[in-house]
Amino acid sequence: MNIQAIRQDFPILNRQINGKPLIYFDNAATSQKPYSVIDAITNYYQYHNGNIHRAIHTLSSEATELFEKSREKISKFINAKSPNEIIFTRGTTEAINLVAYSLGCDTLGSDDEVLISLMEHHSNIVPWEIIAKCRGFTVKYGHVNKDGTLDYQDFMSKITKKTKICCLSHVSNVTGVINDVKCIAKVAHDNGALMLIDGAQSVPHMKVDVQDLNVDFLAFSGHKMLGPTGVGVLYGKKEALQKMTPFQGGGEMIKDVSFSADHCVVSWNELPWKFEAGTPDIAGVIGLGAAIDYLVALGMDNVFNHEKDLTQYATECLKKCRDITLYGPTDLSQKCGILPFCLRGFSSHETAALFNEYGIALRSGYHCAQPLHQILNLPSSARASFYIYNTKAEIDRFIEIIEELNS
Ligand code: 7TS
Repeated sequence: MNIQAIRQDFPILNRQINGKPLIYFDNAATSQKPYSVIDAITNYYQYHNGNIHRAIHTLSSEATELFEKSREKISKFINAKSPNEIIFTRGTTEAINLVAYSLGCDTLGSDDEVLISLMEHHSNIVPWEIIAKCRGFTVKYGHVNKDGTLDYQDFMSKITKKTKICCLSHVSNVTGVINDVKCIAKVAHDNGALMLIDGAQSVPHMKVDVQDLNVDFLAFSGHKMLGPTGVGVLYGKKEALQKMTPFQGGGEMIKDVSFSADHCVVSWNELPWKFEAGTPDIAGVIGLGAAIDYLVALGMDNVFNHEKDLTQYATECLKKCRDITLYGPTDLSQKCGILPFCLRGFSSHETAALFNEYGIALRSGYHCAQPLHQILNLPSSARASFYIYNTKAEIDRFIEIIEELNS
């Protein structure tokens, strides 16, 4: 990949922060956006704005065509069997809530178990805990090793005939650990359970093929993969989605609402619209389509290898620095471009504030993954996370600052 050419596509990378060139290392929180995405959104509002699926006038049909074209692009991008398996949501969080509420509505009861892991983002913990309180099912947690990797033996041993769904992040947003979700999906299916993976940190960074992984659900967010905020995706296997009750009711998700003999009879729309109540973020979906075009043109293997290269380089440099502790596994082969660390003598927020003085954007805190921080025995951590436009020169500058602090 020609990183210098890529950088020209991202206007924000020309910004100065505190008089220094911006070095954006907070990509796990949200990525920056190229001109093509910004232009797709502007173009939609300038020339094609209309509500989708509901009018026969030209603007409505153009908007509908652009919107549904994005669904096709996303379907191909993750190798779904059909665009009808792609449901637009507000993001990963809403996609997971959709599955939790929908299954909770009619499938999960007091004899059932949901299995998740202790490395999850809160958005793959809290919805299950909320619904469990209403429906009386049990939420079980798979353990995580001290280096942040999944304890596979423990997770597998907790999958039983009572397990209705296993929910696991594909890549941890704290350590960058890549989980072998394909292997877990097999065990889940052997026991009659569904498999949901949280792809918020995998889909933007590597090739994800839902048919190869054979998962039932995949949730991800547009804004972490060059797209706008406010739009995300739930992929669901047709057979699973067809059985589920809609998450939200409203316009668009119904086939028919009729009133007879004093009661209302409602039938659901076809997939995927059955799960898309109300007017969606049309511009956001179109922007996400442009983001997918950008990533496809780069090639996801190239994206993954570039970040792997940066992670390897940064890890080797950081290991030589005094007063820095790195967390997560030492085996980088099973890891994405996320580096959690602590700087001796500074809290994580102090670390992030200090780097901000030098124009470097880092995340600090517990990254919405408190249980994992408990396991790592950390109140919080600082985190650098890379994407397609980051360079080794930026990492050199980052290391230079750490060395200046040490001297
Ligand atoms: N799952 C994972 C693994 C995530 O990393 C995030 C966001 C979410 C779910 C939620 O995504 P959303 O788009 O619905 O908010 N993670 C982070 C992060 O690491 N720093 O800021 C947001």
